[in-house]
Amino acid sequence: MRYSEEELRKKLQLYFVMGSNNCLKDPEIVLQEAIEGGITFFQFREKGTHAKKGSEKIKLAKKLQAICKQNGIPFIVNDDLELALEIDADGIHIGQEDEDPLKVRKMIGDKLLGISVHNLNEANQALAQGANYLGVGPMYETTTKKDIREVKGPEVIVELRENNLTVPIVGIGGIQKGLIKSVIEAGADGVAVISAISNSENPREAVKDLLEEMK
Ligand code: 3NM
Repeated sequence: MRYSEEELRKKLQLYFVMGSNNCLKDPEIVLQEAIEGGITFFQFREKGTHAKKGSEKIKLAKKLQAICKQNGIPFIVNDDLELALEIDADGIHIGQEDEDPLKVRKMIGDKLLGISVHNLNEANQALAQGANYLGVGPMYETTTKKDIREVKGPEVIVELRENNLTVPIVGIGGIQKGLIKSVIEAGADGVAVISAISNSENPREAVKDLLEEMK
């Protein structure tokens, strides 16, 4: 792995997940402002209605990756192994319905592998399949992703920690200002958010507000 587990834990503190269709303005500007605010990790998730495809998607990925590189922010690709390899991303994030994690791990070597899980069973399986970190969700109701599982809240993270899972964890799903503390107190190392940042008129200030709550 490219980071020690402790380094990864720190880097996952405020994980911004974004695609062009999540943004109110130019995605490059949103990312730049989010970085200025202090995000610590980034995932390119170009999915859903009006998402870019083919060469347009690759072009945007490269632009966003360059911004991350200039600022020392890890750049993770959501569910697109080919793209992650083509642009030499820092890692890939996959869900339960995406590619086979064992195949992905084989192809990406020591790049980061993040897996979305929803319960203890899936978490144990993801670890056996080589996940470096877990995204656990949905923490709260969200309208950003349509096909979410039942909302069980931060309790799921408590359960994973009680079962001695020490792997780096981020909570995801519906996390907005005011809800960060409960996710961190449940045992998460950080939070992953889309709309709390991307839907803000001022992503820089939105990030600062979220980070303030982590203290
Ligand atoms: N995954 P927002 S919820 C991408 O539960 C994603 O695994 C989820 O967007 C899961 O921060 C989600 O705007 C959407 O609620 C997160």
